[in-house]
Amino acid sequence: MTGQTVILSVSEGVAQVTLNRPEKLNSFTRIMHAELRAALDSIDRDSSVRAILLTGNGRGFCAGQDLEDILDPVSRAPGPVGPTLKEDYAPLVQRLHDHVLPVVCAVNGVAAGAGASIAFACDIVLAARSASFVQAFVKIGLVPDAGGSYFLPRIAGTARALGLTMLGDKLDAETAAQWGLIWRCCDDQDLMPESRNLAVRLAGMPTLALGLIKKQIRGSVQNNLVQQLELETELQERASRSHDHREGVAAFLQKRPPSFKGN
Ligand code: LHQ
Repeated sequence: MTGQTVILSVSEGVAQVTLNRPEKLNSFTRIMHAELRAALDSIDRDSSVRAILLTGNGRGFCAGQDLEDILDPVSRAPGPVGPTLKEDYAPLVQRLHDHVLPVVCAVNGVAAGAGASIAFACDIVLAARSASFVQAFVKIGLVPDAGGSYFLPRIAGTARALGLTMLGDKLDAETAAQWGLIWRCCDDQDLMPESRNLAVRLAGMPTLALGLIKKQIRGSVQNNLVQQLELETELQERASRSHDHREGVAAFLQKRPPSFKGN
């Protein structure tokens, strides 16, 4: 399925979603949001998909909101932001964050404003060495959104979150990896092959367990030890009833590679 602003291709169990407004660094219009929703709907209907790979076309990953698209057609002043935040960004961030499938993000270039927030909502983020992350909001008199103020303090710590969001300076991919904001930074030419290999590898893993691991790790940020021990017990009981658990144990004992089905 290929829209104008979002390209979806499925192979080897991986759905690759490519943001496709390269001339505007893949910044979000309401049309791009609608096409991205349609791509994610299509992925949800396709039982062959067991991992998602999100990336951008051209030299940018995503420059956040398209600042032309928020202008009032008559006054040419920025219009209200509430509708797109509630109807587009919040559901998108929630959907990527909570998806039952692993979501790999290949940050191929600059990720600015909500573009950075969307990358941080994904599970495993790789970035090209030439890519960067910019909390651009303050430069246009705004505050972080699309979950940026939720993710940044949790993954970077308060000191770095405040420095990044208050100053709005570019953070290069290498430093982002050193600070633990992303999984790893790789040479530009290696980004897509590495990200794809990772997504294909995840697609062959026990999908149900991967979804439960996400729930566990995400849950631990909010939970105390008692709550987390309860959550672990509940999720482990579910994982232990799966085909892939039985297969994993059998393969180990028979000294052969496992063949996971994802359930
Ligand atoms: C753009 C954009 C862009 C339009 C580059 N829009 N054209 C949510 C809901 C509602 C309201 C508001 O906010 C939000 C959340 C947000 O995301 S707020 C933050 C919005 N994003 C920004 O403020 C980032 C604006 N862009 C930049 O600061 C720079 O473009 C960065 C640092 C990303 C990249 O700089 P350069 O590599 O020097 O590229 P460039 O600036 O030359 O951009 C290339 C083209 O892309 C250029 O178009 P042109 O026709 O002149 O070639 C830019 O105008 C266009 N572009 N970002 N967000």
